[in-house]
Amino acid sequence: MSCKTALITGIAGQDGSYLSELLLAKGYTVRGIVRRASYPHTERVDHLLRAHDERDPDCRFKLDYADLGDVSSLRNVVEQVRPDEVYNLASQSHVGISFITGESTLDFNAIGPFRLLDTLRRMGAPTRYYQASSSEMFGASPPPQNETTPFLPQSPYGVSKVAAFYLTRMHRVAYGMFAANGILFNHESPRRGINFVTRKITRGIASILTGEIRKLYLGNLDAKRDWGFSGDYVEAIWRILQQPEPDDFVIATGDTRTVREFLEETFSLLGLVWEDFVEVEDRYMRPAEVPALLGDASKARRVLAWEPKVRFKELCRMMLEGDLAAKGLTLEAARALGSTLRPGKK
Ligand code: G4F
Repeated sequence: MSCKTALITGIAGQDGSYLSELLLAKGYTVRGIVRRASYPHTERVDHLLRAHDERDPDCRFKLDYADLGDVSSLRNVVEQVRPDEVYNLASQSHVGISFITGESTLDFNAIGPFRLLDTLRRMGAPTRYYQASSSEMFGASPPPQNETTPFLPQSPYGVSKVAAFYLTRMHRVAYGMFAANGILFNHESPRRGINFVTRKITRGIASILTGEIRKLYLGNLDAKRDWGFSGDYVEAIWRILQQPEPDDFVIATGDTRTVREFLEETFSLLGLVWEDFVEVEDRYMRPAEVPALLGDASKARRVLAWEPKVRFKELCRMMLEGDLAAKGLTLEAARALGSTLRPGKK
């Protein structure tokens, strides 16, 4: 068992919650940074908060207020926690919305990591730093993409992640810090945010079945993505920080599917034809699209000994079952309900 301390930004997100579970199981003390909100969004880690009493001096799971936009708050938390490892997972993570909130996306996703890296550098402690880099950085570069593929970002989000990638690398080269990038391709789960396309679809199907909505409105169905399972990807994230030397790694399944294929797979699990329930709307089209992502993770396989366990069909089923369960439905009950549905009607 480890007695290390990890600090996680974005701990209340999908990856933050799975990574916390993994590190706690390994014996880490886990501290997470959250931003102040009038309605805290800690649903994904509430089970961990309940299991750890923060009044206990040996408490192994605790959240602190800090903000990637506020360097003094970062300094306070880093000085107090003295982490062995920092996992910077926080970001404005929605590519489509970054076209509307470009400036704040750049500030949070690019200058934010700089503030954190600079704080760690000034402290001079041998902290290991992980940067959540993204396959969105490859943008228009044709697939397959690996660590040597040129970055051609297509969105403010993509540009912000390229900047953070190079800032991380620069701290490694210029100051000798252990600063590493995981270039993660799309990764999903039942904990995925509700406005990403996979979760929007599985949650939408559950709402169609219960009669809350009649149709699902989507954008580009031709985009291809390499979709993996977040629970598998946090294992790779951890392994990246356990290497003898800092380095950058592509993490992907090596399988690419269109949004249309995700629709086909999930609707067909209930015996439904997706075309009867889905409409394409211009408002969900992006000013520029990343047409096709397909990761070549052979370096991660070789160096990290990492392999994804969950494949496309299992991921679709897992996510659909999660959203059905939230409505009190099993897959079997949902199939029976589905057979009573008329296309486009309740
Ligand atoms: O689910 P998405 O919003 O994910 P996207 O844009 O690929 O970004 C995700 O993966 C990145 C890794 O490559 C992360 F860095 C990033 O933070 C995020 O996790 O969209 C996937 C595809 C896109 O081509 C989008 O145009 O689905 C298409 N799409 C079609 N209709 C839609 C919709 N996307 C969303 N969010 N909503 C739609 O209605």
